[in-house]
Amino acid sequence: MKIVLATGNKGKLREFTQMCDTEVIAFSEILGELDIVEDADTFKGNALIKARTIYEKLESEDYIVISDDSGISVPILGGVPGIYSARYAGEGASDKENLYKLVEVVKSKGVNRTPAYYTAAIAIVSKYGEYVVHGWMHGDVLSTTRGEKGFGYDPMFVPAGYDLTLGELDDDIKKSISHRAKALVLAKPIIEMLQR
Ligand code: ITT
Repeated sequence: MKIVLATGNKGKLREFTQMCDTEVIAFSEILGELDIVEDADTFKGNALIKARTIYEKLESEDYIVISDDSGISVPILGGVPGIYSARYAGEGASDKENLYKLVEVVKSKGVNRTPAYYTAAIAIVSKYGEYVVHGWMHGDVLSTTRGEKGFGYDPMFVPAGYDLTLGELDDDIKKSISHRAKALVLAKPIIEMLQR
């Protein structure tokens, strides 16, 4: 069975492609661009909405669809942006606009650095049913950005145990510690089982 990724986010696509040993296809290659309304109130709920929508549109039992709903939470801010990470600076906001908004909000709290964590929910939908797994990465967010690597909020995020931001650290390091990588470790045996 072919694996289709239900994401339009280029950063996620790049990371999934690098971390999966088998071939993965972006849904847009088969279905073109699609706007999916993510109106659940959890990462899990939104991941399921995305994977189910793409699975139904593919209209074939030959596919395993994988989605990722993720975001960053800052406890000093009551957990925001959380599930709203992709639209923190408003509907249709770019990654840079969201990043700089969070930098400004952290700065407005009068701190240079405060704990934060990324969450990833990966949903897997196929003819055999639905599964969801999670992964987390803890660290701190800064009231500034450093580096250009990664995507999204990475230039302001310092993973626990490191001094550099994910904007400065090598992609290989992010691949070994990220919320997405940890969720994928749990997703891989499920995907292998479904492909047997
Ligand atoms: P899809 O729904 O098409 O997958 P999206 O960008 O809308 O793409 P989400 O709704 O899951 O995805 O929003 C995730 C946001 O959280 C994303 O836009 C980033 O700003 C942020 N994010 C998630 N994982 C990240 C990571 O590994 N590094 C940096 N930022 C991340």
